[in-house]
Amino acid sequence: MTASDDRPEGDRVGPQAATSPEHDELDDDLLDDDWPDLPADAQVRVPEVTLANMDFGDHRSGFVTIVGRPNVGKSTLLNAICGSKVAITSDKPQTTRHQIRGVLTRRDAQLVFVDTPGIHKPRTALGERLNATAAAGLSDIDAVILVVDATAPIGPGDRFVAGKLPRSAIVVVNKCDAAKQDQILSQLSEASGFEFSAYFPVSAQTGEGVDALVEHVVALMPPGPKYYPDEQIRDMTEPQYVAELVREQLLRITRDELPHSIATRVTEWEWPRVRVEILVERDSQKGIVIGHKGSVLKAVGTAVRAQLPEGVFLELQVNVDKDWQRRPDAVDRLLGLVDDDL
Ligand SMILES: Nc1nc2c(ncn2[C@@H]2O[C@H](COP(=O)(O)OP(=O)(O)OP(=O)(O)O)[C@@H](O)[C@H]2O)c(=O)[nH]1
Ligand SMILES: [Mg+2]
Repeated sequence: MTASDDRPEGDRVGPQAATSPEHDELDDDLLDDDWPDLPADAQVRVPEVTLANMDFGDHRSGFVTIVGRPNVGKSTLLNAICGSKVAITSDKPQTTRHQIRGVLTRRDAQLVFVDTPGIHKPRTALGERLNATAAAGLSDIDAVILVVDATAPIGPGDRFVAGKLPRSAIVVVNKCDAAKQDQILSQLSEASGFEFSAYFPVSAQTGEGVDALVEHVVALMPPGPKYYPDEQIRDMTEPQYVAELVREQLLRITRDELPHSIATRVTEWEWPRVRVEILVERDSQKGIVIGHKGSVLKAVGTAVRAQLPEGVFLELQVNVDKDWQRRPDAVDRLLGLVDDDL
């Protein structure tokens, strides 16, 4: 899904970007060939063509995409902005696999923040898909936020992403709670080399700096309608969200390559009875995910149930889908999060 899916036709700007650049070597060897050409004005709407002649009074609205390398805290920032859990987070890179929309509704404005997968050098069909999803999130939006990590030097990976963004981009230096003052200053100074429009030191974890960022972004939004009902905070179905919650818990307990090998999808949704299938790539991974006498699955189930309405009966099933990460057809199917037959 892209930010443009449910906007009025005339409200779209620029071609839908599609792409590519995967894991641990996050910074090196990102090639321009791995990235589609984005329109220089990808973030600029054309008010006279769109929503023309409509009077929204003082109400502002718009779409704001959050991009950056993996693990810099994009999803944590989305949750902090929305004041509620919208996206799953983890300390493993490439946690986010979709565009995740979080909605911030205030009296004077409604902003739709679009969290994206971390941009990295791809090694697999999954990695390519993640980058394409992130790139597509840069089309038809009103503002873009580039998140960099205050605790790690700005590297080629950050520069690669920055090089794809328009000058109007806003830089967020995140994880300031974990950085020393001089580190934060030097990150800000380094980031100023991008020559973007604004720079915000923030801690998505503590919330420090987030209000100032939000105020700034609201002021940039054009007059516009509400795109979502007041009470909606995330644009994801409940089954999709539950599949993500299960993966989030698995990410907490797995290491090395295993996090990338895990996919989750809901195969039964007869509330309160929910079955989630956990896919791994090899037989050897199955035992790790199940744990001794089922201990891992039990812990995962308990943690997920604690986040769902009382009374849910959650069944977790582990299966092997050999090397799914490298097979585009399997990536397509598994990124759906919900069984096709549901
Ligand atoms: N100390 C500190 N840690 C943070 C902060 N924001 C995020 N983190 C941690 O950084 C790690 C990555 O956070 P995510 O929000 O999942 O990062 P992401 O950029 O969405 O990562 P991908 O989805 O993999 O691209 C997690 O362990 C977070 O708890 C922050 O402000 N301070
Ligand atoms: Mg994320």
